[in-house]
Amino acid sequence: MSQRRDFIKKAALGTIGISTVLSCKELTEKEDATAEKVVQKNQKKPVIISTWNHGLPANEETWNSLKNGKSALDAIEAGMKIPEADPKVRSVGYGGYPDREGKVTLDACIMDHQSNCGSVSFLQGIKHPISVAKRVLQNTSHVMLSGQGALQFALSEGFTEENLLTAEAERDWKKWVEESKYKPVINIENHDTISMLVVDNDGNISGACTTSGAAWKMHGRVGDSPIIGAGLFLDNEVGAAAATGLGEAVIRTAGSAMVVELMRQGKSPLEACKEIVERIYDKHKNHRDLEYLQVGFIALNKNGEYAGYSLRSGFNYAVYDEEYGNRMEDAAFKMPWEN
Ligand code: SD4
Repeated sequence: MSQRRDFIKKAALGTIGISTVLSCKELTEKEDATAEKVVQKNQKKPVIISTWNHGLPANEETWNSLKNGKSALDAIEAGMKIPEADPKVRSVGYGGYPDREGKVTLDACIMDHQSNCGSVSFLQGIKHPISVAKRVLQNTSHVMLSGQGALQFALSEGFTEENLLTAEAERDWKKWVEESKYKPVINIENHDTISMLVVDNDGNISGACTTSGAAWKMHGRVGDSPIIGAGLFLDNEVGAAAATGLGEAVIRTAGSAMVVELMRQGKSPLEACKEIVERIYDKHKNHRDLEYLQVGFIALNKNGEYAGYSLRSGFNYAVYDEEYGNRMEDAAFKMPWEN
């Protein structure tokens, strides 16, 4: 049996640790050890990992771009543009849920192995915020441009303005306005950012995020996704991490930076993600956000070992490597209220 078929079979049987949905209680030493063994095998480069189902076509594009000799940044941009342009993806770019005023406002960032970063937040009318973020990285001496200034920069770089609010998104927004209650639906309305982490052929690490942010947010609200250290962080000597979920909680805890820091201290991607999710839960135990709090992290280290971990069930991510191809894996999760 081919290794790929063997993997699929094992995954179906639930015998592969990291790809199996495990609650915190279930993450026994044995299963932790299994998870580690699986990821240890994944040391061939490149390795691409990205959040949610829309990660599959994004990974595919990034993989092919890397194989065709594109730089990691160009390959990541190409991948992220797929969900950004897809109106069926309701949480990223064109077709994304608007804010409570009916405006689609976008956040994105990108970071390379030399710690160069580019980011845009509260950007309106530009279909590919990831490309604008990349231009910020390449063509300015800044890291982050926001709102009108980000739009002005995009236009000066030759991007064109267009309406990003589709008829479907407008219809859903009008329905929301009838009640106007901000209580994001877990895994649907405050999630589904695409975050992607890559170890390229040379073993260098880079990453990116792009999102329309939390549905029905206040006009002007910026989430974690464009903030280096919150939605995305990497250190080429160590590894990378990225977040999805309630951005406010990730910002409060400098989530992705902390995951990378724990990996620097010797933790595996799984251990690092788990510890930060638990810390976020502890900080929010008595917080008004707890009711709809969901956070998830993906992490990838220098060896190509990876993991995903979230507070509640339902978070999955796409992984592409030479050995097993492009596939979805379920993140382990904590579910603290069952303890
Ligand atoms: C945010 N982290 O803006 C993002 C939400 C998300 O699709 O994951 N959105 O808070």
